[in-house]
Amino acid sequence: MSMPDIITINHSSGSYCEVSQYGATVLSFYTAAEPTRNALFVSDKAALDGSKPIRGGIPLVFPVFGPAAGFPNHGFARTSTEWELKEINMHVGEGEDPSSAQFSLEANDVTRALWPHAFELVLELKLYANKLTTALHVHNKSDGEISFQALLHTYLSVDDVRDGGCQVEGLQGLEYHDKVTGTKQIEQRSAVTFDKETDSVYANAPTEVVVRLRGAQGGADRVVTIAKNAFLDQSTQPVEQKSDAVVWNPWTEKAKGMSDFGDDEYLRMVCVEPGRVSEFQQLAPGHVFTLQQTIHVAKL
Ligand code: TA6
Repeated sequence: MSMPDIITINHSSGSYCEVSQYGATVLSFYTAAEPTRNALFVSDKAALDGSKPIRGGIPLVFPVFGPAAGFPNHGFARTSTEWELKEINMHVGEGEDPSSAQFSLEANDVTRALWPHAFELVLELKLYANKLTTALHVHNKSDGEISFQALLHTYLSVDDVRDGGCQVEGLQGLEYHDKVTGTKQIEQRSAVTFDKETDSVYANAPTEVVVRLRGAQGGADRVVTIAKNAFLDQSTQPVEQKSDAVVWNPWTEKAKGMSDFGDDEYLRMVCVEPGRVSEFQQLAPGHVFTLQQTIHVAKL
């Protein structure tokens, strides 16, 4: 099996990002402010050879979230070898205009065997000096309505998740499904912190989720802002849709159970995942659903 291509997108500010053709998985985002620090987490044990989903970066979850009869976990998008780079534009001048790239996945024999619908997925990337926008566009190319879940499974790099080293703000008051206990809860905390396995689906979460990260050994703190949106027909007659946020840290036992994840790597990551997963998204023929996030990294 030949190694999947890795496409690098550069920006004149010095920021850059890398995308594996396998699953159109974003592997890295280096900001102009910190050109040697990947803002995204990728496990040291991640498989990059296309043998299994990449453990880190921004895997694409579609058309199902989690386990579903007849599908691999989280669906087929993140393990497809059929994604094609359709365009790439590097911003070389001055100013804040972004560099951009588009990857496309059309229905094929593999997807039809799992999900008998005509569709096109387009992953659109816009790279700025200190922010990265990733938008997943779902085009319904079939003659009937389609129904799916979609999620951007963003892994963020953390120096040390313990003792308030990672605080996720913006979710207070929301109902969430706690997948660890199997219960519905209301988030009481102004900031979600981590001291055990955490796997929470916050339905209809607000646009902005803020992740405050403490620097290690007195190093710089960071604030990562994830601004998420979902739309129908964004490019023609945009209609905003509800979207969710999933927060995940596997903690010790689940970390040990993943062969592509170091036993102590739970200390250095958190997943904050924009998605449309608490309900299935319905999409009429000929229409487009868009799920997008803008990850902004501020070094304090
Ligand atoms: O988004 C959190 C989650 O659904 C967890 O339940 C865990 O399963 C995680 O995704 C990783 O799933 P994966 O199939 O990549 O091992």
